[in-house]
Amino acid sequence: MVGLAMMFVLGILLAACGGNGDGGDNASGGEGQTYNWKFVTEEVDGQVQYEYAEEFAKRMNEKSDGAVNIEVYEFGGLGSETDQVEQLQSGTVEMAVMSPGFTGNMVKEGQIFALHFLFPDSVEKTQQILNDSEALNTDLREKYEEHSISPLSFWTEGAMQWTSSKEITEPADFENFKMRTQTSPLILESYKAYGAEPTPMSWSELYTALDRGTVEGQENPIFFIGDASFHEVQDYMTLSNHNNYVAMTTVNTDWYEGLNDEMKTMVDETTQEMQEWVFEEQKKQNEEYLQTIKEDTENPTEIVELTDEQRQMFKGKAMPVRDYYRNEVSTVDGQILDKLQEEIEAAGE
Ligand code: 6CS
Repeated sequence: MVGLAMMFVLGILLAACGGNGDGGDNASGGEGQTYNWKFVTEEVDGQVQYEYAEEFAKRMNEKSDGAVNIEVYEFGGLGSETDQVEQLQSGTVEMAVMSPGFTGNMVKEGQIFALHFLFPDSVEKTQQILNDSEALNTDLREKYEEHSISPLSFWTEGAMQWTSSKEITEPADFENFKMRTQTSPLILESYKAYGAEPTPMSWSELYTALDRGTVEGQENPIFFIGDASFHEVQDYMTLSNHNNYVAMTTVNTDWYEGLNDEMKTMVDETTQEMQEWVFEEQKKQNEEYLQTIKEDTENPTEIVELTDEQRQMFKGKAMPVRDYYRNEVSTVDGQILDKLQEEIEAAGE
């Protein structure tokens, strides 16, 4: 965790580097103008978010004949996930890949992604819903924009699985279990529903916390479990598919609204193109890391596949959390959840 003083210095340095465009007014888009933007991610080189931002930067540079230069920052360099949210809001970075799991104390509605067993089991179908959903791309986007964050797209990094120091096959196994979570309160609520003791923390502290037993388990897509080596300090991986890891491509709202038409269209088009690219990237990485984990004989991990019956037990415990979201979390009486559920039903299983 970078200290407050350090963050202050970083903020000044970033602001001094300029934001909208070196060549002057962001909206003018005159001949020869160049643009230097910063794009921060919550992951490191090789991981899905970072590779996404690199590819995004490359495409923008090519399309603009070199006029747009996006510097991509991997996780850690600019502070914690929450620090990064603040940097996007203040405009010290223009773009960020952001997980709703770190914005729940601010954008209450964004915690919709913390609900287990909400999206279809198929990751492909889930991505289709994330692409097309009006509840998310219009209604939820407006909620984020009240806080200067514009989510331009939502995309999955894969189905979430549990890793643990003991076997987990039914909700009773979570009784008093110390589970690491991201910071959004509804994620904690989802684990309390199983009887667990959730502990929010940054993933930068997670390997050590699992190793020392400060926490006994965590949830993430398989590529992340493998790349961050969490399986080395865990004995079990339960293929629970209880949720999807959803990330957002976000921009600072004022900065984005101030872009000239040509730049705005280029950003929008690139964001749309990247949906298919990132789907393939997460799929490839999740498949490869499943093999890596299975073949890591030095750090054996028992892989547990839940039966339909076992998944139903977890689902039964998870359903009341939706009422909690509607009644205690949502500021619009669950309207976004209702609309999203209709969209999910219309998409079919
Ligand atoms: O568990 C986490 O907090 C991290 N997981 C992923 C898949 N990406 C970044 C995030 O911070």
